[in-house]
Amino acid sequence: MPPKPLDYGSINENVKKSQYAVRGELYLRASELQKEGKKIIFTNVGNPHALGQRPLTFPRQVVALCQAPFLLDDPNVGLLFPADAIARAKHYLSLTSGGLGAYSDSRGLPGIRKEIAEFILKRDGYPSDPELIYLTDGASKGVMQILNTIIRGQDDGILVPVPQYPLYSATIALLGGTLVPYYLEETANWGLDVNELRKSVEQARFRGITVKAMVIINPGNPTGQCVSEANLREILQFCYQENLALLGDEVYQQNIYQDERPFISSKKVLMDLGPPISKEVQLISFHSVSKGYYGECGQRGGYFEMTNIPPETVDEIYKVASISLSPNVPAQIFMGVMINPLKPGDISYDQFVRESNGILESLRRRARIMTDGFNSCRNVVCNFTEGAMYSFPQIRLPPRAIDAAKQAGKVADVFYCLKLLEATGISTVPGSGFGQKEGVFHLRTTILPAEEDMPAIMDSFKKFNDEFMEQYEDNRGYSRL
Ligand code: DCS
Repeated sequence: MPPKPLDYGSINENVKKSQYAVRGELYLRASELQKEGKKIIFTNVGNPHALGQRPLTFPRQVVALCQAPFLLDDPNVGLLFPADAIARAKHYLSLTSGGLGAYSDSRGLPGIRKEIAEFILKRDGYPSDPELIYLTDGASKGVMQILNTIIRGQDDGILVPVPQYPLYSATIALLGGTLVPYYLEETANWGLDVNELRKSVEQARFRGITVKAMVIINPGNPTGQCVSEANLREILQFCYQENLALLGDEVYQQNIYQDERPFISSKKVLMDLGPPISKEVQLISFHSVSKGYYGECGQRGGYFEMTNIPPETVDEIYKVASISLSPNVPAQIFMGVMINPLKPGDISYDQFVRESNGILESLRRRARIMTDGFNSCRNVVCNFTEGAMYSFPQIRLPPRAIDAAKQAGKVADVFYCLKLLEATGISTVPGSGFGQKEGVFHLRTTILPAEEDMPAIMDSFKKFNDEFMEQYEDNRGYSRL
């Protein structure tokens, strides 16, 4: 009998090559342990509601009313819902063609795209064209769609930061393209050095790769850095000189925990640079309802904005979006509420501000507790989480631990993270899942566990780590930068 089409040997090799560590070996083991009754702290995924973050009231009220429009006809609706939520629900329903149960345009509801354009104008001070904004099922689908449009085959390269969020490496592998890494500098707070970029591009070109685009994640995942305006300017100039499109992953733009470098969008910096750069560099920016203080990961809402992309290409992207008919419509309403927030004077404004500030201020404190906690541990160094939702400490593993990992047939940081999981129930992602320099080891945790649980989690981490180091340390030195 010949192999069947879906036998393992017959399936698409790119599917096998595509790796996604955020739900990899550690996550699977954690799920097993949980089934066995062990208490697991899932810090492997940036999924705030799964760790107890409560939904914001106003957006849920609006979407609830949109989902159940018959409530709007109930004479008692005003007892349960504030007038501004009722008005907003009516407004969004009027933008749909048949409510939430109907497909929308494949690019998203025109009215919401218009509101996103207004949000971008307000944020950046430059106009945005709703025709160049497409809503997607989470930012992930947008990123996949754009990479699919760019990558023709294995000779097409995409510059991706290392460490990176594995959506990029996995999708590039899936599409059969080539990932061209550029390393972020840990000792410079995960800064990006343009000379390093230039080297990466030259090396790739030497190998016959056409480097077509560059990804930046700002604020960074897993690295947590906020890119400065000066650095963004350099990056855009570099893209101009090297003829690269820029993919700006800005899903964490609301998650900022320091005041020196507020978020600044790639689009604004591009426009500030003026012509010819502002008219030439092709930029796609991504955003999501999964992050910020919304954290509505399960709703699957996102958008991308295209700048300097020729109309023929935009049409092709539209055509491919049409194959999936329509992005998730309820999530489009979440996006609408998110980018068009309540204003002072609105009935629900005070509650909204209380809730959203409460979340952001707590995240800021948690970022500090985690970084300080890691830095108090033996052989652990950690840059401050300036933004996003993660902490990415370097673990300086003693050579005997690296040997023990080899014996166990594990990558050294996987070995460490598995032991951490077994000892404490803390489920992290090994640094190797994001990429790191040879011989250097990390782990990633989210900063999302409840603030009141944080000190106990960090104590339990420290106890495990310091005992681990005690067990494996001798005087032969460590893995290090
Ligand atoms: N871009 C980055 C940098 C991300 O971190 C994520 C999700 C996404 C895009 C995709 O988000 P949505 O598709 O939900 O809009 N971050 C994952 C992570 O690292 N942990 O959990 C989710």
